[in-house]
Amino acid sequence: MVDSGNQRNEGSVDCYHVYKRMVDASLARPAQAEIQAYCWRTGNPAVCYAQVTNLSPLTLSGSANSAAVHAIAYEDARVGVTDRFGRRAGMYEMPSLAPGATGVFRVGTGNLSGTNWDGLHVVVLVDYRPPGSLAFDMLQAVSAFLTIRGDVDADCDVDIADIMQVASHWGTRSGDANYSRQYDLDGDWDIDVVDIMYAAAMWGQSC
Ligand SMILES: [Ca+2]
Ligand SMILES: [Ca+2]
Repeated sequence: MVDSGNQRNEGSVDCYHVYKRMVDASLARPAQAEIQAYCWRTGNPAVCYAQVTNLSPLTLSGSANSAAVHAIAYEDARVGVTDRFGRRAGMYEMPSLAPGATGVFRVGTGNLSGTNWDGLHVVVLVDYRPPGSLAFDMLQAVSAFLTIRGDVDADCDVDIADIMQVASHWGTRSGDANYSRQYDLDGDWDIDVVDIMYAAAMWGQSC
């Protein structure tokens, strides 16, 4: 399956050539979203923040067209009877994102206990179900930058710049113009002293 199901094949096929053709066709299509994403470890799950700009002509919406942000974690090692690389995946249904609009979304990977974090990678992607289609289609996918919790400017350290960025959104909550999931470090839909403390607790740490 390629592009969330936009192209698929089943049964015994010449995998290299069939799937290479599908991947090449996918890469030739213009991206319908722009994504910047980073993730950090919170216990065993990884939590990812994706800034998504909708380049498609449709409003992306979980209720209207099943639009969602996905985080797929994989490791540089094969495990289990299927020899698979994939570990866990999580998704977050997008509330609503108009054409040309940008939003920041938070999505977790699920429990990654037993994973070697030094070999972990996360792909963040956005897909949706086009009108009249049974299959999903992908708008864009990126490799997320893995960093430490509290590094809200994603430069691999937690310093005064990160604290200042969280503090500049102090007192806001979901729905406010200045609220952003990126600075809501405990994910409880507001930015208060707890979020500042999460960043302060990681002060001085670096990747
Ligand atoms: Ca930083
Ligand atoms: Ca919070």
